[in-house]
Amino acid sequence: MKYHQINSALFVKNRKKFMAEMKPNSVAVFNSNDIYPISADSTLPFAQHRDIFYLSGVDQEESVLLLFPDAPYEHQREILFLRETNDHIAVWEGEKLTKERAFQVSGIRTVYWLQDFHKVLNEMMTYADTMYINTNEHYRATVETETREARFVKWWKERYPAHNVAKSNPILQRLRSVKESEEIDLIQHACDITEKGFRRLLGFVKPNVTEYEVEAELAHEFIRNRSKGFAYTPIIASGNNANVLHYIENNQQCKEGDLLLLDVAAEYANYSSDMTRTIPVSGRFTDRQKAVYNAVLRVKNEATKMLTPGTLWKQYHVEVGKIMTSELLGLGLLDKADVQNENPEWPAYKKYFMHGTSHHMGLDTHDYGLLHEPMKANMVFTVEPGIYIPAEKFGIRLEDNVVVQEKGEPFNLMRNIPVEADEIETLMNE
Ligand SMILES: [Mn+2]
Repeated sequence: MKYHQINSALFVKNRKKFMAEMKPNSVAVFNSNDIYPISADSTLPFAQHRDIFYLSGVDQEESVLLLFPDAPYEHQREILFLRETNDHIAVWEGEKLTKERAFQVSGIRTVYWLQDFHKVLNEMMTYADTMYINTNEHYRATVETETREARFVKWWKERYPAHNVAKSNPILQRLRSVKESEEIDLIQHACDITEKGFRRLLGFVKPNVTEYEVEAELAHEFIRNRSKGFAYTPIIASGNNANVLHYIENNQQCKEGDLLLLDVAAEYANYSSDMTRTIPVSGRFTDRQKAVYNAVLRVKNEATKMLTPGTLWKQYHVEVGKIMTSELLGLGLLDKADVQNENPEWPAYKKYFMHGTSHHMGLDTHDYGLLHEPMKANMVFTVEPGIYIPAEKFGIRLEDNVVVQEKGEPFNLMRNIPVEADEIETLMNE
């Protein structure tokens, strides 16, 4: 791991919160992700399942966490199962968690090797009435492969058909959406690494650089700051490419006079940041580009103010739509008739701004959070309005990450990342 070890107190707290929501006499199990094969003996880099990470800090494959708050013996209440390691295995596979290290990372005292899992689970199941299974109910998830978690759930239910089944997911959706202060610090750290990458770019981007050279600059800056790299596939879209919302080819040359849309951000310790900036390739916005830019910036600033406790996600989007509509009227992109005749299901502004304004962010870039429930303090949201104008061959999106506060305006974790058009021009021309 490149990141500094996280204090295990965070994971102790997270487990305590989860166990407080469990029914009496129930067991919950969480699995690591598989290491995904490519072909022959090559694999994708390991990426930990965020739920077992959230509850234990264990960032290693083939790990299992078992929680049983009502277990008859105290040492059975929290148990970790890990791949066996010893000095010999360490020579071939590198350092894996020992039982002592696993305790330091997670705060869990009972650690077994994986080969004891079925035997120990069987004992717990004789005491328990209910099993908490962890299914993926994220509103944007489309999963084609069978995860290690899903494979386990299938086996578990078949092996113990007389037990009641309960769902871990809604508990995790609620818990993970409200961040502990340690988590906000980690997200802030990811944002700060993203800031370094962006500032580096302001001195690098000029006419004729390629989108992939820009990507390389960012990767360099992120990794040298202990990030694994991009928190999500980067979008580096010059000119009209910005109007393809999920453009990830990043293989074109940035042309003089074009804008460059950058939806790029670093991860740190498995926590995301999620930033979008749009900069002029030549270091100066045209008047028209600047007018649209400032309209997007105003929508971002107004939308941010609405991210307060009690706000409903759906209503928030309706309000942002109204602000965007008035900006589009001001820019002459919509006229009054467009708005008067608009279809309420697909308002006129959506011609230029067709995606959502905000999503939860945290361990996942599109993090957990139940969108039908009101916003709460310490939720972290993105704010990311955009205006896309294929007819003028540019698109502008600006995105920050903010923390909902108990009182007052949300706290902007990207407050130090340049966003004012004048500041960007100044920095690009230094
Ligand atoms: Mn985003």
